[in-house]
Amino acid sequence: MSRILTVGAAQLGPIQRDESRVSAVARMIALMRQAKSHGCDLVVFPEAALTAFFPHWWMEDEDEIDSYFETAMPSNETAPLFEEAAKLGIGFHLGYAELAHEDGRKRRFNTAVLVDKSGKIIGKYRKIHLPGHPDHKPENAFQNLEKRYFETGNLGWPVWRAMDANIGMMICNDRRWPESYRSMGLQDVELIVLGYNTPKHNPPAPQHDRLGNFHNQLVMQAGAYQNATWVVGVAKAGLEAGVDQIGGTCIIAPTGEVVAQAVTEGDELIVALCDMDLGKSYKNSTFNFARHREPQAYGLIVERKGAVAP
Ligand code: ING
Repeated sequence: MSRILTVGAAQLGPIQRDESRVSAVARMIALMRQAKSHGCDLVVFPEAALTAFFPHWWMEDEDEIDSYFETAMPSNETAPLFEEAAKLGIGFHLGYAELAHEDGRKRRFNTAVLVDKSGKIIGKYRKIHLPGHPDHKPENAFQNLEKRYFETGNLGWPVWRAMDANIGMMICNDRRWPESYRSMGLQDVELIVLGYNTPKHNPPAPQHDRLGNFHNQLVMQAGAYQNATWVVGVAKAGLEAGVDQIGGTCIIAPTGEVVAQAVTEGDELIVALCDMDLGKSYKNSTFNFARHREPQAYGLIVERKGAVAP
């Protein structure tokens, strides 16, 4: 009996600075309904899917910064999404900015949740690889202030048994780091879902701009193949708050092949029937970790942060 999970990747076009959460949620509910009409078991929304990607601009006022964060999930504005999911019987992934009070202090994370078909949160992940810079760089066309607005995630990369599969999450920049995938590969992950907000221009390295879409797909295809897992990457795309972001939402098989890809930079659903057993032949041969990995040789990967030249 094969385990087919029908997955929808629901790309969002821009969410402008003055666009409300209510509007963003309404757009996602429309995509969720479309996903259900195509038989989806799960629909994946992008990173920071409730607001414009605010790390792209400098803010100093605490209240203004906090206005982009959710203090509850679900909240009043997001409850309709959870209610619709339960009504339709479809699970979903949602990325958002999380404001938590833990260890006696206010903490801010770039977070994603996995929600089951009954509308219950079954897993939460907090982004570990935060790109960009904590300081204001007014000479740049835009900022990337994730290191200023978010703390490094403190939940690791869990993998949950849900919908008869092993499902994990990562967020945006995490997808560029092999450690993110392998941490879940070592938990026998079968499906990794992630959202991203990726500008077409990277201020510190404009010479990379021409390769933005290539690098986006390269890292997810590599991660999928090397860990024999499905990878679903979902963009918030288009010209948002003055920053033009790539689309390229795609669904990638454990073979490394792209099986579905968005063709616009707006709200767009793509769907694939994902056989959760497709990775088995790799896990039993090429990527049989227990048989072939040599952890005693991998010490540097954990011990050393930055490269040290010979
Ligand atoms: N955004 C970007 C990402 O990793 C970036 C940052 C852009 C890195 C371009 C490299 C090149 O896709 C987030 N939000 O992590």
